[in-house]
Amino acid sequence: MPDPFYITTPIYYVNSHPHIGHAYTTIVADIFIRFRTLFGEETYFLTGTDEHGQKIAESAAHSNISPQEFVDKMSQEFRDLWPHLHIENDQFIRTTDPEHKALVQRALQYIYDKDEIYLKQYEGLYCVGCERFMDEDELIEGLCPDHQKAPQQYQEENYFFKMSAYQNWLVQTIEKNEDWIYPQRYRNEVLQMLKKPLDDLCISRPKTRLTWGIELPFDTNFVTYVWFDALLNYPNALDWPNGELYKKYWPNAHHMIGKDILKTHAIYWPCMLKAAELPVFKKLVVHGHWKSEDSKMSKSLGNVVDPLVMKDRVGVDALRYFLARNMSFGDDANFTEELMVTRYNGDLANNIGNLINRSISMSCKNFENQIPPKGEFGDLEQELHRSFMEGIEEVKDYLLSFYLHRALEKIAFMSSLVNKYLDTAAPWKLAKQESDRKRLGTVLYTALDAVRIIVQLLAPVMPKKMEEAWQSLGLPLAQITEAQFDIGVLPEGLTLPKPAPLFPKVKAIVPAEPDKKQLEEKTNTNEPESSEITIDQFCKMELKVGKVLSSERVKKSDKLLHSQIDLGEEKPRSIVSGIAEFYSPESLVGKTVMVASNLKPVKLRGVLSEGMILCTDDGTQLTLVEPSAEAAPGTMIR
Ligand code: ME8
Repeated sequence: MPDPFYITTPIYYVNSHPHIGHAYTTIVADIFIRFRTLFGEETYFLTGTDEHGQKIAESAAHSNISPQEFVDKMSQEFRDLWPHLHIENDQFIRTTDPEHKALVQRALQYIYDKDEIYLKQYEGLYCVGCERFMDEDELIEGLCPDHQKAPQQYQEENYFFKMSAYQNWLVQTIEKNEDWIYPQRYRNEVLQMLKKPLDDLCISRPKTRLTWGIELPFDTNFVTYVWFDALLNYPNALDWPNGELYKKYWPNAHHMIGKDILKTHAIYWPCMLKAAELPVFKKLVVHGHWKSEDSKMSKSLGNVVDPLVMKDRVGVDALRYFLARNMSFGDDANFTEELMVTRYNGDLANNIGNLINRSISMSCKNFENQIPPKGEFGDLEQELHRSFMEGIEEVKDYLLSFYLHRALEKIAFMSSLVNKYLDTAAPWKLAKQESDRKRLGTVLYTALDAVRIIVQLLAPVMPKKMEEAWQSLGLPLAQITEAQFDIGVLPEGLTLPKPAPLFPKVKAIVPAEPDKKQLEEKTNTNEPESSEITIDQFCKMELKVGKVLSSERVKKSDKLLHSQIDLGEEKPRSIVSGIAEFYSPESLVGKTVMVASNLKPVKLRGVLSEGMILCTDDGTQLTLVEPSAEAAPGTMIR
């Protein structure tokens, strides 16, 4: 039996209302918890709110209320939202809880007594949005890339934690544990960050600048830096060092976070744990960001998606399904109402909902509202059973390794296999001949038994809808959380209640006031609804052989290279590519590459890019696609 499983979400800042991004992390954590419970593991799920620091103090001042009143009100909004989204956390921690404050002070005092905290004069650039000092090379044109604001220059005396002493240990820990930071690309990103020497971490704010925080236990003129306070919530909630929960759950702690807070969790946090002599967490699970209509969600752009509005459109459970299914774990994803409705109608109404509905309706109609006798399974059934047994194992593997979208893709595939099975076995034809009655029973039983498995696999994602489906199979509700994935164990003869459609089709969205130009562009490209493209569309893409003449790093970027590439034209093309983590500029020169040459030119970090070098991408590594070296620059690729 695996160790009891502990999952945490970030504790959210209360300076803004909860949005779809916060909902995503918390829903996904809830889904993983429910799956682990279904597979028989003991679990504990923590979420909460982060309530100290400059940005909260500024927001409270803005609202003309005291920080305490402000955080009480805003924290409640998060706490109230989760049950509406069918999230069942075991605990909700607030950094203003007295128990949390006491444990932060305990950790600080412990590290201070070990002589790992010292006072010094400091000058640096502080981004209030990120609540951290930033290195100059993290800025783009002087602005924080996440908050699009110039950081403030501070010069003050502060306490510092000797984080730099842990750099070698941290690099070794990451290198030894391949899966410690997941997915791989974020592990690579952290190792890249750690190529530069680590600075010591400023862990205090003088009260002359900020009073809204936890007082340092060893100097009452200062409050604790908000991240040093916030990160400790994870073991604090379990009441370290002696709490029963801590002993039981900390050894298998999983932190689920968005990519925006990778540095604080993958660098600051393990060093803090090591200094406090607490074991490091088991795994950091990092996801990408939801964008709204392909742009970053931001208050100033007015495109922040409200989860409550979206749940009213398709229902809570379908919203949960969409979020879990449409984001390839680790990548960014686009949120539009149109995409959500398309997913709903495609996967839920037409596939899974239709399967549940038609299997139950046909059984009700032909077997007097009862589950038919299973009879004898033939070749068709055996084939379906084999696919199901493989499918169930695959789904489990995906889930245990946090590949959520893949697991859901597989479950939807299993459902379409049963729909196909019904189309082939054609029970409506069998129903016409009394002599086929036994076979009819077997076919409908097989479909209902497969529905039972699909419903159970989907219950962690859509708990309420799947409870309805479970009951419409005549099964007792209590059994939905007892994993029973054996084939053919659905009891015959159970009474089936009258079925009602589980996922009625939702009308497709017509975007409000379509932009005329966009509409024209869309019509011209004849964009199809599926991911398939026509040969004509493919032929519009121009791919050519290129030879790299020179290459250099783009200033202030760890990822970009700027190359001059000979495409057999009058002058070389200027092309910017995100491959600096995998290729040095020198190693590129002289290489023969494949280039998408008719892309609209764009500027990346102020540098003109007139095409794209093609690479394979396995999620961790980009590798150049190199055509035969004999092909001359400019040769077309077909
Ligand atoms: O960073 N897409 O809090 P925060 C997906 N208090 N997820 C998103 C998202 C988006 N567009 N936007 C936000 C903080 N998130 C700190 C954390 S933890 C010790 C302290 C989610 O309110 C995602 O999980 O800014 C991201 O990491 C988190 O909200 C940031 O929440």
